[in-house]
Amino acid sequence: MNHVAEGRQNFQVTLFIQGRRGNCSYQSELSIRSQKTFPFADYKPEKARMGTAGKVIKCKAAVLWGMNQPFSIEEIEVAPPKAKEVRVKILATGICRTDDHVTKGTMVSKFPVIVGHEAVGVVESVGEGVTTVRPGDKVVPLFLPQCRECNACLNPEGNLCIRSDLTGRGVLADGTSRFSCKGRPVQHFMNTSTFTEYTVLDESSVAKIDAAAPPEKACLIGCGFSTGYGAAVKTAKVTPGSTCAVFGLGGVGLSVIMGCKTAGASRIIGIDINKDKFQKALDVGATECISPKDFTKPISEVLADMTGNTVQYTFEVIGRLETMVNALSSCHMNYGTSVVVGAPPSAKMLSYDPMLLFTGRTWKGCVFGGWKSRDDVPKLVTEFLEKKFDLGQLITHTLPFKNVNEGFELLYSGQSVRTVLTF
Ligand code: COD
Ligand code: ZN
Repeated sequence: MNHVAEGRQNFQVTLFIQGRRGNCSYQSELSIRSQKTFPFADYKPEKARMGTAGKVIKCKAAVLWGMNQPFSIEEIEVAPPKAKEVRVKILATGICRTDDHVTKGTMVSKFPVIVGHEAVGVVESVGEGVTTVRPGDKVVPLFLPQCRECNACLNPEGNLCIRSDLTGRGVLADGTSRFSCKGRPVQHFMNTSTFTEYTVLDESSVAKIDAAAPPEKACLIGCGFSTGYGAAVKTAKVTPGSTCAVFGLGGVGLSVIMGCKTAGASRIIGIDINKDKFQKALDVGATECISPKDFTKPISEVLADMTGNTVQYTFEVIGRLETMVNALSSCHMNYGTSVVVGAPPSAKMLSYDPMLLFTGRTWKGCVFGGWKSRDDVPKLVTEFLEKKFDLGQLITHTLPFKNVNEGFELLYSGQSVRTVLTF
C-alpha cells in the first residue's frame, strides 16, 4: 500500500491509496479540507533548515524547576545537535501519567527538567554521521530507543535497549544536555523531552514516519497507545476467538482493548472500580464491563463464572501489586497468559502462590508493548493511516502548548483520557 500525501494551502490534503487485496487492486483518493488553520500549518522545514542549522535556537519550553511545582513556560536555548544527534521541532505532544510521576517525585529526576515523551515532530537539522533521518522528515521521538547494537536490540524478542534512560540520567549519550535556561543547564527526560518547541535526540531515539500522519493523533503512537495495543497483539499475541480481561480502563487499558479487538478476541471484559470508564471501554471494543466493588467474591471467580472458566488472556493496566496477582489468578489455570502492563511501584515486592504458575499459566510483562521502537513505530503509523485502529477515540482534549498546566489538571481530575498539546 502506498500513501502519497500532498499538502496544499492550509489544509487541503489529498491522500491517494493504492494497493492489492487478494486478486483485486484498488486505488482511492481521500481529500480532507479544513476551514481552520492548524497551529503548525505554516511550518516550512526548508526555511528552518536554512535559518537555524548549526545555531543555537531560542524557543519556548515548559520547564519544571522542582517537585510539586507547576510547569513554567520559559524561553530556553537549544544547542545544535552533536554527532549522531537530531534536532526536532515538536508539532504535537500528548500528556502521559509518567510525566506527572516526575512532578510528584515518584520517578527520579534532577531539576530543572523538560519532560514529555509522546510526540510527533519534524527534523530541523542533524549532527554529523546521522544516516537514518534528514531535515524535513516527520518523526516520532522514542522514549525507548533502538540502538540496533545491544543484545536486547539484536534478539528478535527483545526491545529494552541498553540506551534507555528510565532511571533519570537526564542527559544525552555523551553525558551532557543540549538545553539551558537563564544560564543553567536543563535536564533531558527519557531521551525525549517533548514539552518544548525544539528538542535534541540521539539518532537511536528517532523513528521516521509517513509524512501524511496527522501529528495531533499520531503522537499517541509514541507512548500510551503502543504500550497497550502492543501488550495485546505483540506480547500476549491474543488469538482470534479468545476471551480477554483488561484490569484498568485508562488510556493504556483502552489501547489494550483496541489490540484485543484487532487480534479478533470474541469476548473482551473491562474491569475498573470507576464505572464512568465503562462507556468509553465499550466504545473501543469491550464486550462487557464490571466493577470489582459489585462483588464479594474474588474477581478471578467472578470472571470464571461469567465465562465458563475460559479467560485466556488478562492484562494488568493499573500498576498495583494486588491487581497484578488478581489478573494472574484470573487467566486460565493451564493455558492462560497474564501480562503486566502497569509499571509497579518502585522498591516494592509482592508475594503470590507459585501454584498459580506451576499449573501452566504464563506471566509476562512488557515495556512499550514489546515493540522494537525504530522498526515498529513507522509500521504502526502506517496501520493507523490504513484505519486499522482509531487514535481519535483516545483523545478527549486538545489544547495549545502554553496551556500545559490545564492539561495536567484534566489528568488529575480524571476528566481526560489523553490531552494533546499543539504548538
Ligand atoms: N481495580 C480496578 N481498576 C482500578 C483499580 C483497582 N483496584 N485502581 C485503579 N483502577 C483504575 C482507575 O480507575 C483508572 O481508570 C485505571 O485503573 C488507570 O488508568 P489511568 O488513567 O490512571 O492510567 P493510564 O491508563 O494512562 O496508565 C496507567 C499505567 C499503569 C499503564 C501507567 O501509569 C504505566 O504504568 N505505564 C506503563 C509504564 C511504562 O511503560 N512507562 C514508560 C513510559 S509511560
Ligand atoms: Zn508515557
